[in-house]
Amino acid sequence: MLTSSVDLNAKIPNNVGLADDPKVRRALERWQPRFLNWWHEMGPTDFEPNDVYLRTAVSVDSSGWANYDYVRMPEYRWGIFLTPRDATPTIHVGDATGQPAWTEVPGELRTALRRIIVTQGDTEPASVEQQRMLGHTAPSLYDMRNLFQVNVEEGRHLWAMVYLLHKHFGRDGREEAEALLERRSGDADRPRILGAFNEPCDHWLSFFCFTMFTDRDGKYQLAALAESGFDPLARSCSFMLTEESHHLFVGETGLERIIKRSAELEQLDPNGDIRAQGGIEFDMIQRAINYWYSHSLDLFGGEVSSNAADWFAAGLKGRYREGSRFEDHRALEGTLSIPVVEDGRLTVREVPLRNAMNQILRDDYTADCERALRRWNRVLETAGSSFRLSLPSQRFHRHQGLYADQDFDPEGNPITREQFEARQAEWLLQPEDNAYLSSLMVPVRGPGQFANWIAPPSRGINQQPLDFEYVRL
Ligand code: BYC
Ligand code: FE
Ligand code: FE
Repeated sequence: MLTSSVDLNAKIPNNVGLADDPKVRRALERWQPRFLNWWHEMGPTDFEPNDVYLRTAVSVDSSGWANYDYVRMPEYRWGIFLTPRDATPTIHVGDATGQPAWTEVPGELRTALRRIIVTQGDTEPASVEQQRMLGHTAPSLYDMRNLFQVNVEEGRHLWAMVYLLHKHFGRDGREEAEALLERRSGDADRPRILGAFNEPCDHWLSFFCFTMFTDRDGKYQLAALAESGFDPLARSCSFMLTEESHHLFVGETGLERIIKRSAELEQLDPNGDIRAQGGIEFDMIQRAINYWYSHSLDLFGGEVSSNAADWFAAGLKGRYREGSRFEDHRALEGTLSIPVVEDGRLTVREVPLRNAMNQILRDDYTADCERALRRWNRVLETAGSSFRLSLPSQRFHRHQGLYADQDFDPEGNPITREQFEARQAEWLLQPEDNAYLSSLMVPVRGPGQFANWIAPPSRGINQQPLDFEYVRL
């Protein structure tokens, strides 16, 4: 039975009635020490004994679900929380729209559901692995705390998916839960499943781009899965979304603060030379945007996808805000126009809606990213800079889908491999950029102090002042 009351005293805090489910509880209690071993080995390096001012989920009420306090990361209370629902849930999309949602996995959908849950679950520990060194070079205690907040919550998101595997998929679910702790980001032999989660994230410009662009894929995927006819998955993803908004805030405001500071340094320098003032040049920020945005676009899968069509038809995955934004939840009629390359030229193909579901989600994502770009460009304008940032075309620098086998410039025009290679140093983050950025990343640890290359945020966390001791070192 799913209740809104959370059992906080249990070994694994939860609102899924683990106390009355001894088999699953024991299986998860066996997984817990393995998770902690993974955290020791692959989580943030070195800050285990430090008190961090973290929020912990303690309830599932939409108001006041979190508690803020000093916690040592290994002692964080990773729990299992599903958003409660009052009414009897129904299937939101596809052929069975309106029929009762499933509380158990239908046999014919078992393989597809397990794959979706494993893919989602795999990204969570992957991101923690990618970010594990960043604590050492945090530009402030405020930023260090935000990094660790994101890390412990990604750990909790792993718990959310592992619970579904243990509860609903028997022995193969338990095996998948083990495998989630065994793959490693960037490892040649046992990499993480999706591309972007094997890319190095070794300085804070990449961290903010990652939380801006890659966590934002997470938002849209979770929203699509929150429409799932498999009710435990839908509820699980709904609750994950409440935590996710902070990750997106960290990325979007982190980049905004860098942009603001760079604009100040540009004004300050007699030649407008940001680098001479120890800041991050706009071209470099643009290259980082191009790099992480394009890798994140790949996470939506192929523009034309029979997997996506099957999953929509079966009611496993919906569109972003399906209920409030769409009238027709079956999507059997209509098409989406998608540019394709034929004989080196772009033409438009009409793709049946169900096969275009990945692209529909990607377009919503792009619109959200465009909104952030407009906001950053207003910061540039206000600061008196003439530079403007932009998003590259969805076709630029892709490794999945229709545009993976053809090169494009950032405007989306087809170009040759040679043309791409001749100009990629202008367009994408380069080893020299990473070396310069790494040289800038010296830790700043006095309360209220910030590195020279980033502006302070407009306010602190949970109404604390900026000079609050967010991490006790
Ligand atoms: N890298 O029909 P296609 C998050 C594979 S992020 C490598 O085009 P489909 C988070 C695909 O698996 C959100 N492989 O795509 C963020 C398939 O393989 P097979 C994570 C890729 O299946 C930050 C083949 O290419 N959640 O939460 O419609 C921090 C052709 O597939 C990639 C989810 O992803 C790639 N980028 O859609 C922490 C939700 N893209 O069958 C956390 C669950 C595609 O040939 N996943 N492939 O072996 C899904 O819904 C789908 O798996 C995808 C792919 C949307 C990812
Ligand atoms: Fe997550
Ligand atoms: Fe996240």
